Amino acid sequence: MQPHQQAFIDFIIRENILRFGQFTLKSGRQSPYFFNAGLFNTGHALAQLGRFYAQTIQSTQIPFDMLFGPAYKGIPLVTATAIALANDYQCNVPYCFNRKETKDHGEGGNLVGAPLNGRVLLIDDVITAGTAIREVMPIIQTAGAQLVGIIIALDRQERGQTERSAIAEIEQIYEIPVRSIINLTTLINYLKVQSTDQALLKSMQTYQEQYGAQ
Ligand code: OMP
Repeated sequence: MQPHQQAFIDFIIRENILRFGQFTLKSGRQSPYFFNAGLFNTGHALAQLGRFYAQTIQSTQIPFDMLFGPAYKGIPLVTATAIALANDYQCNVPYCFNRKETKDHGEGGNLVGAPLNGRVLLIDDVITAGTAIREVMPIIQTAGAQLVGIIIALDRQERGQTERSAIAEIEQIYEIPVRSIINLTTLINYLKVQSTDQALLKSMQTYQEQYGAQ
C-alpha cells in the first residue's frame, strides 16, 4: 500500500464516507461496506478529495485533453479534480459535465462547461458492476469525443456481467485504462493492520470471496 492510499483510507473513514455495516447495492448485492461520495459535503473534504484524484491522474500518466464528470455525483468530483490539477500541478485543463434533464432554453443542451471533444478522462466515484459507466458512454460517443481513461476513487473489484471484474470488462470493451485511488484489496490490507475488529475483516473477506472477480 502506498502512503497516499493509506492517507486516503484514513481520510474517508474519518469523514464517514466509507462506512461499515449492511448495505444493499444498486446491483442488489448485500455489502458489508459502502463508499458514499455524496458525503464529501464540506469545502475542506472536497478540496482534499480533488487532490487525491489529481495525484492519481498524475501517476497514471494517461495523455488527455479534458475531464468529464457524469451527473450527479461526478460533477463535484470533476470540479474538485480540475481545481487540484491547476493548484498542485499547474495543469490547467478544461472540464465539463452533463445534466440529467435536457434543457431547451437558455444555453440549451445537456452539457455544461467546456465543449466535450478531444481525449476525455472520465472522473467518477465507484465501479461495482459497471452499470453506471456503461450508461455514460453514449454521451461521450454522441459528442464525437474520445474516451481515453477512467479515474475512480474506489474499485470494488467485483464481477461484472461475466466472471471477470467489471473494470476488466470495461477496459476490454472500450480499450481504455481504468485506474482507482484504492481498491477492495487495499482496503482489506489496511484493515488487517489498522483494525482490531476481526469480525469486520472476516465479513470483508467473505464478501470478496462471494462477489470478487476471478
Ligand atoms: P455500478 O453501476 O454497479 O458500477 O455501481 C456504481 C454506482 O453504485 C456508483 O456510481 C454509486 O451510485 C453506487 N455505489 C456507491 O456509491 N458506493 C458503493 O460502495 C457501492 C455502490 C453500488 O451501489 O454498487
